[in-house]
Amino acid sequence: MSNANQRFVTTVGVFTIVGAIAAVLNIPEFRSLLRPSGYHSGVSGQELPLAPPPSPPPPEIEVISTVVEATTPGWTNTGLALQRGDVLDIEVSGTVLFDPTIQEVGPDGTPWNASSVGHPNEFMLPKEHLAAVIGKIGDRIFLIGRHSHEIAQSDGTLSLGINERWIPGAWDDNRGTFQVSVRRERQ
Ligand SMILES: [Ca+2]
Repeated sequence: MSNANQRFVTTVGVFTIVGAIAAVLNIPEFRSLLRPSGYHSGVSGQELPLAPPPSPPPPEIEVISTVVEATTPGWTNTGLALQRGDVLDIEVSGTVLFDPTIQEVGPDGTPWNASSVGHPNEFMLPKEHLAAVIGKIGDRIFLIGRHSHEIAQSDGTLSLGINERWIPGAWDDNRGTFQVSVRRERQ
């Protein structure tokens, strides 16, 4: 082979190797290996920074104030919508007269319960004090009294009431109002 032919073959060989490297570099998968980590290709081919890892949303807090009238029979719907797991802090103040023969009582009610007065089947919570403030979420009924820290066991709306005899006419001789503050924190 002449010197001229050798130079030609060598030159073609060099171009072939350069072309092969260029072709490999053009393969997207190979190119992605050469990129610094922390980047990926967007839909348009632009390089976008990776989104930071998701952090939990901040607690969602709602505070409402409402009243429970001693003359309103049954449940008073607060309209506060709850999800299972919501944490409630309920504070109650005020006094009511629920029986004209005894003095006014606060949110914790009287010292007696339903059995004490001989009407065990007429109260929502017969083991709790008469006239105490009570609450309801879904089917669950619970004592509130002056203060309650509750975790909602189901979705639903918070209703409030008084542990009064749950019969017609029992509320007619009542007087007074309880003031209720409810703080709901959603985790
Ligand atoms: Ca009454």
